[in-house]
Amino acid sequence: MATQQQLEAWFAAVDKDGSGAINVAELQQCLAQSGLNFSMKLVSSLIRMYDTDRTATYSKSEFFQLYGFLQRVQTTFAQFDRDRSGVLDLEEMYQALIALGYTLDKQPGGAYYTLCQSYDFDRSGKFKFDSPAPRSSRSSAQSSFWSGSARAAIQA
Ligand SMILES: [Ca+2]
Ligand SMILES: [Ca+2]
Repeated sequence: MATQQQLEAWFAAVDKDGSGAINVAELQQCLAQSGLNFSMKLVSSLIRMYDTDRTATYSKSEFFQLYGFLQRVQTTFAQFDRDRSGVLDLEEMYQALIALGYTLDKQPGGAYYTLCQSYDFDRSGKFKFDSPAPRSSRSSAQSSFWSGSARAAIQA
C-alpha cells in the first residue's frame, strides 16, 4: 500500500496545471503516458466512479479512492493468477471479476466478451498485470499501476 506521501506525489504528477483537481484531460494524458489510449468517454466514466461531489474532476480524496479501488482490482487479479505468470486467461479474468462483484454476460457477443475485446489490446486472449504498485520510483509505479488495473476498473 502506498504511503500518503506517495499518493500526494502521484496526485501532483497527474495534476499538470496544479489546480488541485484532476480533470478528464489530465487523467487521459496520464493514462496515455502509460500506453493506455482511452477515449474521453472512457476516461470520463473512470472519473464518475468516485466523483462524489459531481464536479467532473477528482479532488485528492476522490482520487485516492480510485487508487484504493484499483489496488483491490490488482490484488484480486493476483489471487486468481494461479500460476503467477502475471497473466490472466479469459476464464481466470471472469472469476476475478465475479470476486470483485461484477457479473457479466458470458454468452458469445455478451458484455464479457465485448469488454475483453475492448481491452485485450494485443488480441492474445490474455490479460497482463504487474505486481502491486507503487514501486520505488514514481514514474515506474505510475506506469505499472495503470497498465495493470485500469482496463478492468474502467467498466465499473
Ligand atoms: Ca488540474
Ligand atoms: Ca469531484
